[in-house]
Amino acid sequence: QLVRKETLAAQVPEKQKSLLALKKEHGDHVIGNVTIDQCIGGARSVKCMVWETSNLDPEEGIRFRGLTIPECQAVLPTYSGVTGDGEPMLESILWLLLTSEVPTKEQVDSLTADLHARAELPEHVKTLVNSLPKDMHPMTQLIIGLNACQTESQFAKAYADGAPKTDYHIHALEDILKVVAVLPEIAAMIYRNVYFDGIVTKDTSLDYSGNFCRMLGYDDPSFDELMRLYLCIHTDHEGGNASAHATHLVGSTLSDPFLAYSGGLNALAGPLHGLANQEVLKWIQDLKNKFEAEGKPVNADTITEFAWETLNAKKVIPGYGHAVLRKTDPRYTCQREFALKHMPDDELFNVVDTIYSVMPDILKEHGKVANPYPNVDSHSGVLLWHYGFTQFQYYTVLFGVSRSVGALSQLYWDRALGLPLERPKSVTPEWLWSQVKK
Ligand code: FAM
Repeated sequence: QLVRKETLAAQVPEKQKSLLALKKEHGDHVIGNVTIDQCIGGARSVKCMVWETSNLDPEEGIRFRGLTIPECQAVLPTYSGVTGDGEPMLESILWLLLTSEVPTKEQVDSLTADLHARAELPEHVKTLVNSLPKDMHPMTQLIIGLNACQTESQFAKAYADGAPKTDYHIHALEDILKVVAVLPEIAAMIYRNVYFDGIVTKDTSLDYSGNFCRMLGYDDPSFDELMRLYLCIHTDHEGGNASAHATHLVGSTLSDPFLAYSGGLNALAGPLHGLANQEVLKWIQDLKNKFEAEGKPVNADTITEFAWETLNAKKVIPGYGHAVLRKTDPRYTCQREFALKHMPDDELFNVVDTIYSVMPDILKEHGKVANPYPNVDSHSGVLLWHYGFTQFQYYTVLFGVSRSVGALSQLYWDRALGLPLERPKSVTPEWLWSQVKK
């Protein structure tokens, strides 16, 4: 309740006024050109979207409302209550992204209670998710489960009842908090159905991440801490990545947050985006199996051999490269620090570390990749694996639970600021040719 009343509502009028002034006084100010290469090449770095919850600098990495990951770890409330001791809670970063303010532990605890109170899943969703085939990809199951929750949309009801545009963000917030609240149980149902006995056991005496771990079937405070780190660092990565952008685009038609984020999840399910975290583990398993069969050790030399085999087969090295970053992803670095602290001798961690020692030079030699450094997916699966979470076909679902926080925090502001339908202009190849044949 605090998120809505005392904090957010107070901010909206000021930010509406500011954006209106920018549009009115400087609307025709040019901020960039678009080349044919960008038009054909996926609009890389074309500036044509407002996103306030985070910003991604190619050299520095992500800032969440201006804070780097280490700065978030230093100031955001942790489960222990001692800031800086342990990983920030998911609720802490949800508060930060929504309000741009660093919350107190009391405010975060109120948000934990609010999310637990909203987490009730409609019976038809439980029946539907439990009916899905076990060999259906977990991401497909998650998307079906979330779409089926759309019956709960207060935004859709309010729109149908003729709500004024100036209230859209109020109704959207109810749906946004509901989506964030229900995703862990849908995700846990899928995990328990596919890999275990289908039983989901809640523990709402814990925070969002701790309860999520219990529902998944894990009862290890160290794994709870990993889940807090994992969920926080996957929340937001500015607006141009496919899952954030899809959510923004679908939401811009006034589809409600359930439908908008389902769109985002469909994008996240792609191997070049969120599915890469499962592809990294598959690549490492294939590598280990190959060299074990040949009686060779997994080391810098065999990893190098396997990397060139992948590249020469015209396949990508999963977990490396990025459309914006031109340095090692800080989301990789903070995971590496977690591993050094909690699992320095873990076998897979040492494989990932060895890959990191050889891969950038291999990719530089290969000569095509703009960013030869690791991204978030290069490290995430190895940490999960250490705690026995070895079902890597499921990993992107965890990414999907987390990304709802960033994509939907911005969706609140899209509606609050009255951002319109997104509609870039497409052009034909003939038109492009006509621009250069003078
Ligand atoms: N291995 C092999 N080739 C790669 C590569 C990689 N890791 N990354 C890029 N390339 C290729 C790319 O396919 C392209 O080749 P073509 O000209 O033949 O099409 C060339 O290098 C130039 O691409 P780029 O400009 O460096 O990258 P893009 O901006 O087009 O794409 C990624 C960025 C992330 C899609 C790309 O780096 C990639 O495919 N990485 C592997 C998959 C992955 O790890 N994705 C997860 C990204 C993560 F941030 C996330 O969203 N979760």
